[in-house]
Amino acid sequence: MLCSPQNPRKRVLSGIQPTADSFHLGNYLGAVRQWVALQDEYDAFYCVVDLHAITVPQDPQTLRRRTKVAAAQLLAAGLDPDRCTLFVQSHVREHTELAWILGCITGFGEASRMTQFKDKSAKAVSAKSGEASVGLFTYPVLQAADILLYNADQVPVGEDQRQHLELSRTLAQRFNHRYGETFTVPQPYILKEVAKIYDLQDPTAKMSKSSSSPQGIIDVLDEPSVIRKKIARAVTDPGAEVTADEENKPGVTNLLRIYSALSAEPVNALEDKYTGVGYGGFKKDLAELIVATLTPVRERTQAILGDEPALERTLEHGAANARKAAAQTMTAVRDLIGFLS
Ligand code: AQP
Repeated sequence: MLCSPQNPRKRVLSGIQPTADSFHLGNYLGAVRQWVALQDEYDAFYCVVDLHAITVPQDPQTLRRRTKVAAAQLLAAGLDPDRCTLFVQSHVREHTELAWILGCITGFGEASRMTQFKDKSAKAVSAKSGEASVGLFTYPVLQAADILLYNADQVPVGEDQRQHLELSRTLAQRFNHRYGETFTVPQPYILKEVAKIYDLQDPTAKMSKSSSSPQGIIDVLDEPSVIRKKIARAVTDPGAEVTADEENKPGVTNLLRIYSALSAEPVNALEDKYTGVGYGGFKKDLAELIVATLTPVRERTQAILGDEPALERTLEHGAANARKAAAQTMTAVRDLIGFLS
């Protein structure tokens, strides 16, 4: 394997798309919080995946701004450039090169089975934003390249990425079988309790940046008054008891999981705590908990965005580090598949 011999720690890699003005509570609990927690134990690589973002139409100015905001938010959430490598995906050209090579060992049928493509292409058609792009179709192959390029051992993601991760594993094994041991076969790192945070207005759907209703999403950069309103209006279920029941009370169950993830109190302890209190009191406390968690992140994001040259230096430093690791992998890959040096 091409793991860096000078660094005995295992590798972790993950990415986030700059497809909105802020990432949301689902991104934060499902992924980003784990990234922060893993940056000491692992040799951690994290990226803002702008190449993934353009699989659906993006306005160039907006994309540039959102890429910076996403990086600032990651730093504000606790990523430390001295303890991890934070970079922008398009700054490391090897991602696209490896994606092409992996695309050439991916079956059309296996790429066609990716459910996220089915969902997102259906959305593109219904939103009348034109037909889905080939890039959207091959998105999971690019994701495999992101991961394999760095020989990541673990990939901390939400549940929605499990199928893509499985494809990455398949492609690593296929390449290793055809050309000789090259890539680490990555493992998904998915925390069950926060693997899928649901939309506040439609608790059967994933909280998503591209959700149709902003009321269903808590953005990390939302002001306290906005958070309080969104939680107060969150869909609850018939009855008044604050109890978890995925099938019959998906709304309250989702809120309980969010509360539990933020307070580290188990769901059953929360059920006891709110016996007889009703939805109103429970939601009020939950809103305050979210405000207390996200306010420092919002304030730090604003401070980081106030010094763009420093942010750019951090991203350039991260890109240089990432390029070194990526170049090492690609030198071996090019040789193995028979390209002239
Ligand atoms: N609702 C969620 N619950 C838990 N984890 C989630 N993630 C996304 N939504 C939830 C995880 O966040 C990480 C970054 O996501 P992404 O930016 O790569 O895009 P996504 O998964 O497609 O998320 P969105 O918010 O739904 O974006 P759009 O609308 O642009 O497609 C990933 O690890 C993801 O699993």
